[in-house]
Amino acid sequence: MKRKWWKEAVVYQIYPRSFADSNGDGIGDLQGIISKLDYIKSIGADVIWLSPIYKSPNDDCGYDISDYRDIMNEFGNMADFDDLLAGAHKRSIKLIMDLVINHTSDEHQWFIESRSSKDNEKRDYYIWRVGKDGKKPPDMATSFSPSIWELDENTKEYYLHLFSKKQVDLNWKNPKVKEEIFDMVKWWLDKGVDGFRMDAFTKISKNDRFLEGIVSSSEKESGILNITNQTGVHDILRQLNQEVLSKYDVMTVGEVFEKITVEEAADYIADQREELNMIFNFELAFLGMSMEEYRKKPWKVVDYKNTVGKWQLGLQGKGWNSLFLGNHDLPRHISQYGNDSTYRVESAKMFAAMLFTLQGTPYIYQGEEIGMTNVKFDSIEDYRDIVSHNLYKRNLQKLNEKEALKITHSGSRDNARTPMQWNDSINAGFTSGNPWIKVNPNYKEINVETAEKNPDSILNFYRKLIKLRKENLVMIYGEYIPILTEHEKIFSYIRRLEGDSILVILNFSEQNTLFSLPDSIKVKNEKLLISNYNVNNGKGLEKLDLKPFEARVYKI
Ligand code: TEU
Ligand code: CA
Repeated sequence: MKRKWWKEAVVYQIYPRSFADSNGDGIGDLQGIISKLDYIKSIGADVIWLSPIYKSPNDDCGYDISDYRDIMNEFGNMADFDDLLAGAHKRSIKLIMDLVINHTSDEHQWFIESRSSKDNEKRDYYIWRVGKDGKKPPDMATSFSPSIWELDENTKEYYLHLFSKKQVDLNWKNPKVKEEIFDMVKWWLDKGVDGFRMDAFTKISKNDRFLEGIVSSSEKESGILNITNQTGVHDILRQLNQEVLSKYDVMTVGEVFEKITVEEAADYIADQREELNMIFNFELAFLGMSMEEYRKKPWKVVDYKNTVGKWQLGLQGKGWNSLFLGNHDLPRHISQYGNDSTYRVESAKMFAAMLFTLQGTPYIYQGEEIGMTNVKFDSIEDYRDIVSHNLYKRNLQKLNEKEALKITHSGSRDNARTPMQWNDSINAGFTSGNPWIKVNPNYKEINVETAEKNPDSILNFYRKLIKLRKENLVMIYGEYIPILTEHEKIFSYIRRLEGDSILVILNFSEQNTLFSLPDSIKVKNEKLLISNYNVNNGKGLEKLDLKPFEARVYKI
């Protein structure tokens, strides 16, 4: 397997609005991030992924960009950005940007011009349509909006928006759009950024038959899936790679929110395709939650293991995985799949042991390294996320307020967006002002300062795991070999690289569970590399009595 820096890196995702506020206006900002660079470095992260910091009216927290070459007012200005980039590079941290190019804000200059008249030269930068008899073209509801078309009163045509009506889809069939975006990407690369996380990129090329309403009923049922993953996406990515990205030493990771097969994924990331380095696939994230409704659903440990295994084995030798437990669109992983009360620390460490011992590039989402959990706000008014509000409204058609709020509690994207918990002072040390979204009340116990003081904290466990990963190439490049695949509580696998092997044992349950090595595997001199409990080494691996959420990693 070819060695690459981005395969060996650990990425730390920052959601700038909720990370650190430097000036007391209640909103995280670039100077706040700069003040925490040493902390990020201390975890062992090599790359920062910044969620969008561009100019934006904030309909969707910065994922609605009104100027790609400027910084959101609340976050600072371009000089602050230059300081941040220099500060990161000084510490040998690379910085990747979020690239939101499926849509722009309706307040982007291009759209202001586009909507001004039907013959404006920027009219075709976006997708304008009228259905039969002047009505709406074929429509559907999304979690962002009851419709994907919005009528523009001025020109009496509808524009397409797959997200909110303030996030207008660009028309990638127009070569000028492509040229403008490629130029912009080049502009940031020339500034020195180290790559991109590509937002919702599978939606950039639309299915014309869908747009014209010529779809069969089975196609109609697959809804948004039918609009996306069109071959045009590959053409655009390849061109972007060949003409722009390949001229720099950068990394790319594309977000594929909808269902995708391993084969389709490989088509985006296999070396010879010259498209992307990695994709995020959400199959694991949506095992225990419905993607459409953001609502919890039952899941099984065996399915969790099989899902991980499917991607580990499926991409082995074909492409490189990205590994993540959470991000700004998902509830906190330990609240969803672990235990965020009695076994919060144990389960957070167990999932970390998995994250850093699989093949792929691990991504940490801010706060995960201290075991931050979901939040339960008393009122829907306390939620800020546009999707959470839409789904709540939709749920109210069938449920009462209490039931609807319960779904918000478990599934809301705001679970991940509450302010980073730095210490036990007011507002968790995030801001001296009034935070834009409430702090999780558990900050007195769960915060960075407390974690720093405790050698056994989740934070220090992350540090140890990352150090181990850097010292043992087998953890990065080793072949993945699952064992005990039918076991209902234990997730276990071997990683092997030339003469080196490690054995990972994870007890996914809240009960003590017996582990015994399958007969086919003989281990002589095992050495415990790390565990989330105090265990005595040297007793052999034939029978282990694992405690709740116990994780052990052995060199074998
Ligand atoms: O996410 C893409 C996406 O499809 C999800 O946002 C999903 O649709 C949504 O969470 C609820 O169903 C990216 C960003 O990560 C997300 O934060 C943005 O809201 C979205 O794109 C639009 O830019
Ligand atoms: Ca601020």
